[in-house]
Amino acid sequence: MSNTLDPMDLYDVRSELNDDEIIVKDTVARFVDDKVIPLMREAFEQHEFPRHLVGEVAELGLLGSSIDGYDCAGLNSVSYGLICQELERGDSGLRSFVSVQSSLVMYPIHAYGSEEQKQRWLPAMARGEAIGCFGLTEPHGGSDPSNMKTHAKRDGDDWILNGAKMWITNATVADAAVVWAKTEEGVKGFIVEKDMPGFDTQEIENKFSLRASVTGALFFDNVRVPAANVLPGVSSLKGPLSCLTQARYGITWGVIGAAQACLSEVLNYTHDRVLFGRPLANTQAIQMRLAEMSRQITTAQLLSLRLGRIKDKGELSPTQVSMAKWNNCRAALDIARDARDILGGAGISAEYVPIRHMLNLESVITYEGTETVHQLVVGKELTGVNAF
Ligand code: TGC
Ligand code: FAD
Repeated sequence: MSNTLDPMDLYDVRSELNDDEIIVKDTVARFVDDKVIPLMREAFEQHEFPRHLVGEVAELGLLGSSIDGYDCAGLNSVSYGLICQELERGDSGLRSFVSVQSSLVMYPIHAYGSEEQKQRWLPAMARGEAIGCFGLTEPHGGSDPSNMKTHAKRDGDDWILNGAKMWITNATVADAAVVWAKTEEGVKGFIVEKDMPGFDTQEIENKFSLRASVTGALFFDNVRVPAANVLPGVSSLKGPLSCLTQARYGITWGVIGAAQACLSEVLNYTHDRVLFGRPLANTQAIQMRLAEMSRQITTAQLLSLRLGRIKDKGELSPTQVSMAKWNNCRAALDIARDARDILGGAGISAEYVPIRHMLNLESVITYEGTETVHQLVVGKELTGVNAF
């Protein structure tokens, strides 16, 4: 059988990468193969975030990798995407950690923070010595953050913060939370530190998805936040929504990695599994399903690469990110579900990766804007009508 094309990269997207991007991809891929994949099954089963990986991830320069200066790597957007892709080939939980730290915590501090805030937090976060979380979603409905109840009032030079956030990645392990709250001056970002009186967190137990990631709730009961901890550069919903654009971009790449892990698993399995006197891979129905997976992965790769190149030119529109987040998450989830089915009964065992990726992707298609939210963003762009 001729096998000249890479089954994980049928359109040779690799040849579109420059030398630096290839180095980033291969370095992270090696790290994931050697250090991440061997332990993710157990981390998922134990419902435990493998925290000891944070130092190694930091040492590779993967935290805040798009930021120039402040001990960050200053890589381009395609490199950030490749980092997400390779990490999520291991597990969506580890990619989530990197997404939140880089795109949702370090990005707003860098984009909207004071010089003092940048100096204090960015180098420590790049080194993995300080962990961050991002509080936007509230218990009564995450899709519509404009309806947030969390609020802050000036009190002298300080602010008094009240409210709650729900479904927050890294909640109970974070040293600092970037929390978005309504004020009389618009929506502002507050850097809430873990030991501030009145600030509490609680882990969400019994998740069946993203079990290797920490998710929790944040509670603010008259938390006194000094003015020095308020992001001075933004006072509207555009602040948190612009962070989402960064993270969603990374997710478009990340889910490709999860999908590739599933395809790789079923390619091996269907060659070895003999039914009705021939390997499964020799049947038309299975080949069509494998070809469909490859078609979806290839489409997703081309969308993300194009998105990355546009982003690096500074021409990215949030609607373009919405279309890719919708397309790529849907593709990855469909691939993971189909891969699970192709494995038959074995597909329900964590010994094979599809069910873990499938369960994780149920979160990934929901967070950072549900599929419906992204469809409505594209619909609004096409029609000019806001149908939310
Ligand atoms: P709307 O009136 O459309 O916009 C308000 C202002 O924001 C601007 N804007 C954006 N800017 C940058 N990026 C985006 N994606 C933007 N979307 C909107 C917009 O131009 C406007 O600016 P201005 O200057 O005119 O004021 O706002 P809306 O209230 O109608 O909301 C629109 C909608 C529904 C799309 C938005 O609320 C939304 O995206 N909802 C979904 C919420 C969401 O995705 N939450 C995610 C929480 S974080 C998370 O899930 C982390 S998971 C992390 C992990 O573990 O990996
Ligand atoms: P809802 O907004 O209540 O939506 C419920 C359903 O209604 C969905 O199917 C939705 O698509 C649909 N819907 C909404 N609006 C419309 C409409 N106009 N028309 C038709 N249907 C509609 N948030 C953070 O702020 N920080 C984090 O770090 C974070 N991490 C997360 C980690 C995990 C594991 C998970 C699961 C979530 C995380 N989230 C985080 C929250 C996430 O962003 C929200 O779950 C998501 O935005 C959806 O909000 P919701 O769960 O309240 O659902």
